[in-house]
Amino acid sequence: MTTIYVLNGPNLNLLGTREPEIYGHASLADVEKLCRATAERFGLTVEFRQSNHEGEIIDWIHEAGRGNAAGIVLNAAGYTHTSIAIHDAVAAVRLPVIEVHISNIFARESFRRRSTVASVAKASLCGFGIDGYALAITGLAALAGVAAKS
Ligand code: CA2
Repeated sequence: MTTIYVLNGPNLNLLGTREPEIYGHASLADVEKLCRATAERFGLTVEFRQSNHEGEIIDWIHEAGRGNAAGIVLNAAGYTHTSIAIHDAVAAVRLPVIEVHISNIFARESFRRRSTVASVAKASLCGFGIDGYALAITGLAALAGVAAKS
């Protein structure tokens, strides 16, 4: 079965505990369920991970690149706005990387308008809430030429 990686950056383990007006009420466990249900429709399996450590996220991007993964959905969270190292890892991996943000990063503080990931991502989605993850997986399936199961 083809695998996709869904990688989540710092503080996303706290999703659903604060700032519901920005991030909604869903927890990261809810996001994982949504990702698994969406991937299942396309016969894809999911490696779903979260880390508060930049290097661990970079290791996982490399891991995805070494295997037979169809692509990566990446919410690098706060690292999106600062990390040249994550930019370099995404640029180096020979897989489509779909950048996802729950909130609309362009409608918030000015420091969130800059993404080091966007220029090396295949596509970027933001502002759809956690549905952005399902949209990203649907997009990866289309890129991989995988149709939804009937
Ligand atoms: O909108 C997104 O998905 C973000 O990637 C989330 C990051 C933020 O730094 C980015 O600018 C946009 C923050 C994740 C932390 O999320 C929390 C949610 C609720 C409670 C605590 C943290």
